[in-house]
Amino acid sequence: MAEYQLYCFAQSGNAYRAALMLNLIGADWAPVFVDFFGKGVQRTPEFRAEVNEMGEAPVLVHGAKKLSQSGVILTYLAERSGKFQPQGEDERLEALRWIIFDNQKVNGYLGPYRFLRIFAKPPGNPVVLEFLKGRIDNSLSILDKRLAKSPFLIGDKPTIADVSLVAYLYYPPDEFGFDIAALHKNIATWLDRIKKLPGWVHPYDLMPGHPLQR
Ligand SMILES: N[C@@H](CCC(=O)N[C@@H](CS)C(=O)NCC(=O)O)C(=O)O
Repeated sequence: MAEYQLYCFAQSGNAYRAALMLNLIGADWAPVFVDFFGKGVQRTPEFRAEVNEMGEAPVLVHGAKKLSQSGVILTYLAERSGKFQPQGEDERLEALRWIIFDNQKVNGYLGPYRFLRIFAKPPGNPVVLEFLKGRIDNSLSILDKRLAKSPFLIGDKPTIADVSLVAYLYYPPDEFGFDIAALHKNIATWLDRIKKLPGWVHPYDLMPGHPLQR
């Protein structure tokens, strides 16, 4: 059995953060498929009792530990491996600041926006989509501006803040209806930089469940 198990599915950018980190640190890990769209496993009482009371993927299993919330998982893996770890208190707090901004406002809006556009049946209300798109444009501009300052979010080296923020940004542009990299040049070069790190794999090739069967 692999050292780490990750409850995940290919379409989940939230899970991609954890899967990518595991790959980037060269961990011995195996995915556990969450049938999110089919059986809605995450909503079952069994999943909530035995895997994650919050009813969400990702969940990382490491021995007796079960961790959810990708920011917590990234922190745990960085501390254990010593890789992608922000250095010192200022960097640690800065990474946490960007991870929270990401969870709430960057991928926190991109995830539901993409879900309502292409996965929800019926698709999302256009008024809701328009609201989310406005919030996304604003958050991506903030990220792009920050990335004009340095190659990675916190200086010259990639940290867990970068691994978090890329969560949904490698999924195909047609899933969003706009091309994030084409519209934000600093985000585009940063995504290329991260793509060159040893162990980088596209989310659809890293986690089970693609293409989606419905
Ligand atoms: N902040 C959480 C978000 C996790 C999350 O929302 N995961 C989605 C899958 S992409 C989920 O399981 N949603 C279930 C639901 O909201 O019912 C994280 O970063 O891990």
